Amino acid sequence: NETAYLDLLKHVLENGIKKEDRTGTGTLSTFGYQMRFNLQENFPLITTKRIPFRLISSELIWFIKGDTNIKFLLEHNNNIWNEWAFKKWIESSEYTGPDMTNFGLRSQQDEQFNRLYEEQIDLFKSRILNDADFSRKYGELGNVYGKQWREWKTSNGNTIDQLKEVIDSIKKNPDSRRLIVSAWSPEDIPNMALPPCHTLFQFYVADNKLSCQLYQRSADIFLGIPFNIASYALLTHMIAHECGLEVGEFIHTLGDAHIYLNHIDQIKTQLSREPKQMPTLHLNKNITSIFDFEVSDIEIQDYNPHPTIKAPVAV
Ligand code: THF
Repeated sequence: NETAYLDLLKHVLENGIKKEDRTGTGTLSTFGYQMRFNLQENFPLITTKRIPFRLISSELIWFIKGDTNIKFLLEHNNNIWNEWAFKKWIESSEYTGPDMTNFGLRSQQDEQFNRLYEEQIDLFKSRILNDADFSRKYGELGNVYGKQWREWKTSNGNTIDQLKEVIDSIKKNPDSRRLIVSAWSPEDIPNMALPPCHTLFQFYVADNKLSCQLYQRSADIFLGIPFNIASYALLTHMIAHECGLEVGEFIHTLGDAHIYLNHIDQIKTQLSREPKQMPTLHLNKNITSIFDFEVSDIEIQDYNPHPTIKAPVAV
């Protein structure tokens, strides 16, 4: 339950070492950590702050479709990947607007710049939604999760549908110790807007229950981790649903587990709150393949969290 996550927050606050990072924000960081969530008890959606679940379900459906273009996300009013596409746009030779270099940090420090940035990102979003040529070119994040899960490129020019194959194997050979999907393709990393944080996941079937373990190389504990836990818990439920299995555990193994220095006050607020009952998940029973789920087929019930806590995302 939620204690596993709150313990992680405390662990990194207490033991984290100050470490600079790619984004220039600065972090408190530890290396190597593991959490376990029993999916039979409830659905692991954090309650000590509100997590917008529809952003998690639409992002996961986007991965499962093999889509890597933010257009789908924007059509679902999901803005969590905008910064990474926007970065490619402003770094391109076609961009002629005001200088947006290092927009992530500057928009936090400079109010006037922030207004300019908001204007540019709104323009960018409306072009992605309304201009097909533009979105094909600049909505694309490259060969990120969806591409690796569904169309892993092989050296002889074919592709592998890792997700479909792993589901087939869970059905045919549930005792297999090779139920793995990898998003980490060393050769393809230069073609991604961001190398995958969720590097590799493995399924395990015992007692008619499906468990999943994720190895995450880099973990943004305040913003990303609550999303990541719920996302892989949801994926495990969806695959169990298709395979006629119960759900077991979600095991979350972290590499560089860090708290951004501009999230510390928010975390102190969160830790002062008493966790509530976690919600339950309801999947549309008429869907028989995970490739057919739409956002409206996935529902969370009895979710009554503490209020939202806002924090800037490091880009
Ligand atoms: N980069 C960083 N720095 N952190 C991440 O968690 C992260 N991701 C994805 C890719 N790069 C990352 C993107 N996932 C939010 C949540 C998940 C994200 C990105 C951003 C976020 O800002 N959540 C807000 C709500 C946002 C909203 O309502 O639109 C929140 O309060 O939870 C990790 O996979």
